[in-house]
Amino acid sequence: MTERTLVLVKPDGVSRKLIGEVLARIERKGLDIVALELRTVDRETAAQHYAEHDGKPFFESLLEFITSGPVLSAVVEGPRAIAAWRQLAGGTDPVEKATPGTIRGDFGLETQFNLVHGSDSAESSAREIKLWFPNL
Ligand code: RTP
Ligand code: MG
Repeated sequence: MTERTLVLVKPDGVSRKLIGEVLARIERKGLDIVALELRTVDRETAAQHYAEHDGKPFFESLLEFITSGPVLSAVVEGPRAIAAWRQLAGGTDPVEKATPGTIRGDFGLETQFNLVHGSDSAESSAREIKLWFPNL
């Protein structure tokens, strides 16, 4: 079934010049990029995006991190796009969970600075795409 997912290259991925690497992997997998934007988001947008983590110990530093520089946001489409993109990204902890061959496994060292984001369900995807691309 064709799905859409929200992809972010977080500020660490942008500053490490990994945008091309990430987009190349999405394209090689066979997924379609249907929207793309580079911008620095405000605290309110970041808090809405990560609302599920409000109150957790890492929430404040996560918001500070996500608003610290430009983020690449993309809507990516294809069969099982949500799971397919999370497979490419790898597990949340780039060392303990992500395996080599994934973006986090190949390029990440710390859980917070794990380079990319992907929607975790159809509900999250619909909510996040509305937040990042209200005109889509
Ligand atoms: P994301 O939402 O960014 O795609 O990451 P995820 O689903 O793999 O992980 P999630 O549990 O949703 O966590 C969101 C982001 O918060 C940061 N984090 N830091 N210091 C910590 O223990 C911790 N835990 C999570 C990471 O940037 C993670 O991707
Ligand atoms: Mg998540």
